[in-house]
Amino acid sequence: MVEAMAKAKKINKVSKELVLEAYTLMCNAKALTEIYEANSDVCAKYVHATSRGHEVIQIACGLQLKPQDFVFPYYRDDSILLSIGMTPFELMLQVLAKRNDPFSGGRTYYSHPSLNDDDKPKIPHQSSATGMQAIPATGVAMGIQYKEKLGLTKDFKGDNPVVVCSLGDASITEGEVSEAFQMAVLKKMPIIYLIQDNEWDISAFSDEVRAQDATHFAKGFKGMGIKTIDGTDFSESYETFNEVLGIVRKERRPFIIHAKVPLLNHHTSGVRMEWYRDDLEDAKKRDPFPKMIKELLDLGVSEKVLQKIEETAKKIVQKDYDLALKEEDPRPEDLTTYHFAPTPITKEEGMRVPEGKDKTVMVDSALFAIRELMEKHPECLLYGQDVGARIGGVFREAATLAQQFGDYRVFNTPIQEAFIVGSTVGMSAVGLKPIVEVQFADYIWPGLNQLFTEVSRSYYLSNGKWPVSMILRVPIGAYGSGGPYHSSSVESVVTQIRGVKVAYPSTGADLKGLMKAAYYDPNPVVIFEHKGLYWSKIKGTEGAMTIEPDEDYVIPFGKARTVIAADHDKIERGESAVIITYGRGVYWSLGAAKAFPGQIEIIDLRTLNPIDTEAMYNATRKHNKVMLVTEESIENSFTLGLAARIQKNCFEDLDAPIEVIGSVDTPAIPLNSILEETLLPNENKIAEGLTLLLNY
Ligand SMILES: Cc1ncc(C[n+]2csc(CCOP(=O)(O)OP(=O)(O)O)c2C)c(N)n1
Ligand SMILES: [Mg+2]
Repeated sequence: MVEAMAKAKKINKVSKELVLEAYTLMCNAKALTEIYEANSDVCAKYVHATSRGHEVIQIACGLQLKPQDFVFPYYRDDSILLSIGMTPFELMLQVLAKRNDPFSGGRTYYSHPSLNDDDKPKIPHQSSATGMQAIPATGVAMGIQYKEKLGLTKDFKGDNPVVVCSLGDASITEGEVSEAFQMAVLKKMPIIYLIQDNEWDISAFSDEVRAQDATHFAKGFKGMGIKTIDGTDFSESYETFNEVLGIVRKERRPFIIHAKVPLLNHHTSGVRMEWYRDDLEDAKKRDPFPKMIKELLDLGVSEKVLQKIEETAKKIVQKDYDLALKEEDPRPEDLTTYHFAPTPITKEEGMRVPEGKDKTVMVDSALFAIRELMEKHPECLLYGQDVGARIGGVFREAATLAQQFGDYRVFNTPIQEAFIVGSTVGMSAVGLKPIVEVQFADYIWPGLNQLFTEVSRSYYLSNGKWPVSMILRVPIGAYGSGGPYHSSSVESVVTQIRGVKVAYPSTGADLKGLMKAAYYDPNPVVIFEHKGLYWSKIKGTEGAMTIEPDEDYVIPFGKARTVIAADHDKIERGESAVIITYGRGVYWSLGAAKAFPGQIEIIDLRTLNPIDTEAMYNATRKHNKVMLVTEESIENSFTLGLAARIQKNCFEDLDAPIEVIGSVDTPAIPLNSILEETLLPNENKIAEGLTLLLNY
């Protein structure tokens, strides 16, 4: 009796039409798997995975998402894509890496979607790195929450947007997933983590790689809703999703849906099931396909109708495949499109030195820039460790901001650099502009994965759909015995991450102008702020203190500044040289130049990506002698790359080998002040180099 009632209720909620719709999608998905396999000589040219075995839970999810929702499908989620309205043809364009692949223009693998269509749920870019999408996805939920708090969102009549982050069972053992879960429960975010548990981690089975499944793991995250379901049962999957979506749309709190599923296709086209699967017979017994057929037969649909649907799916998929094969490949000239989104800041504008103002220390120039931005733009918010009201940053670089703007706009995060950096992908996707911080350059490393894997490539790999607009402030540099973990320089590593702009200003005015430019730039920007320059406490760095520029002052990226010029007659007589540098290098160089009056031009690059190559080459042509100064050790450095560029472009103009001055090469900066001093460049080392250079 109870069973009969339960069944009646089920059928009531999940109508025959709905199950038929799901079955049709499932037939399409199955036909895709089969056609890729039958044509593996063509389709496996580029690695791909399909949803076979996981279809039901994916369809139950995809069918219920709305255009205001965000979804992060992973590489096995082609059934989610079909069920939000993508066609087999469109998916095939990606398996064949064709030019019109709607997600990436042939840049990334099958079922690595990114979509920003009005009529479908939004899909920001996510990488192939397992589990890493949890942070960008949670960033979207954080952004939605922020917009709701600030009243920046539309009225969705109760159907408030929800984020679905899809994950494989093995991916959730990645450390970064914990950071995402922590933030989701801490802030009660509107996100559903869909975990598809097939118990396989490529060839490693669950008992080898985890001590507990997702439900037990999630218990460590207080406030996380948890549901375990049979992901092969459509009614159960659909109803659970329906219920959880309803709760999350209303109550704004996170959930895990843990769906048990069999994996019935290869891990990927490159890692084939026959090599290692010893459970296939059992797995096939859990195949959702016959189960779905049985459900439909029970609902009174005839076998003939079901066969017809399957045949039609096969025909559509075959036709789409034939069409997709004929599609154009990307053209060579497509390679470099969507590197950076165009920025509106292309020239220096506004008043750099307004009258009647006193000089400001550099740290305050940044603070004032952010204050002005926050006053003007509700989309601007700031988070990181210790930036909240109590101290406003360990350098007081965010002092008073939380008091002025509220602790939902300026807030402390846990010690989670990956989250701090990677969440900006999601915040930016909902139209916000996060300014975030890592406390010291030495602690950028835990965030570097997100910067490289998710942030830097989003615009390029989504073929221009999802630029990540964010600013990452990074206090950097050796100063006052900071020791091995509060002193390091990291610009060579960060500038090597393409797709990220990098600034390294040496004065307060430049920091303010570049901070403003970074804000209006739609691309990710890292700003290195030398902590030795923050208060100009180091002798010789007083120049970092400047009159604070006006509110509308901006400096375009890629424009160097002439710090001092050489005398015309010295240049004419061949008695001059140029020092090209940045950051604290400017002040060591200024100190050294005093011994060579009128002979030295100093160029401060101000931004390290893009670089003002014109300024470098013009100065080389003018002086014919070049010195490069960096705080990094020289081995394998960014600065050596500059030397290579100069000699390649200005070989005929060089009268001496390019001199490069940097720190002594050690694995770390030692604590003891004598050792620190010995390691760093200084005026004398530069002056010695200049003597050699000028006398060459
Ligand atoms: C960070 C990272 N490490 C390793 C890999 C290689 N890799 C790709 S899929 C995979 C297994 C993932 O298993 P699971 O999350 O359970 O998803 P499933 O493939 O079973 O659906 C691994 C290790 C990767 N893509 N990213
Ligand atoms: Mg798995």
